[in-house]
Amino acid sequence: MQRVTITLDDDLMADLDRIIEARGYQNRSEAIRDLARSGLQQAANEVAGSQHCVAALVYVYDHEARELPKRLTRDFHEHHDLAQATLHVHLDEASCMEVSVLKGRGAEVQAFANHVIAERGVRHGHVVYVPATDSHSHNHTPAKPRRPRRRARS
Ligand code: NI
Repeated sequence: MQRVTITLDDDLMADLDRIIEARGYQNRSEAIRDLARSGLQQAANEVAGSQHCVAALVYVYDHEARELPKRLTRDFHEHHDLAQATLHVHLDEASCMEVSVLKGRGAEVQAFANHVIAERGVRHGHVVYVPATDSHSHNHTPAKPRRPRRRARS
C-alpha cells in the first residue's frame, strides 16, 4: 500500500461523500480505491484508434423534437457498416431510449458515437467499450470429428 495525498474541491468531496453514504463504504479510502479501479477499467476499455472494437451506445431523446428522429435515422443509415443493431424503448409519452451496438475501428466508432451524442435533443449519451480482440481470432468452422480411438489390445 502507498499513501498519497490528493486535493479535491468541495463539490467533488460532497458528491463523493454522498456515494460513500449511499453505497455504505466504511471510509473514504475504500470508496476512492473502488472509483479509481472503475475509472481505470473504463480507460483501459477505450481502444486505440485503429483497433477493432465493439461498443454499446446508449442515449435518450425526445421523439417529438423537430427532425431529430429523421436525423438519427439518416446518421445510422450513413454508418450502416458500424451500426449493427438498435434496441428502441418508448420510455414515456415523449422520451425514447436507444441502445445501439457499434462495431468497427475504434476511431470510427468513437467519432460516430460522439456525433450521435452531440445531436441536439439527444440526452444522457454514453458509450461503453467492450474489449474485443481481432474479429477473426475465433474459429467459426466446427471442430473436426474425432477419430474413434483404437481399442487397446487386450
Ligand atoms: Ni419511442
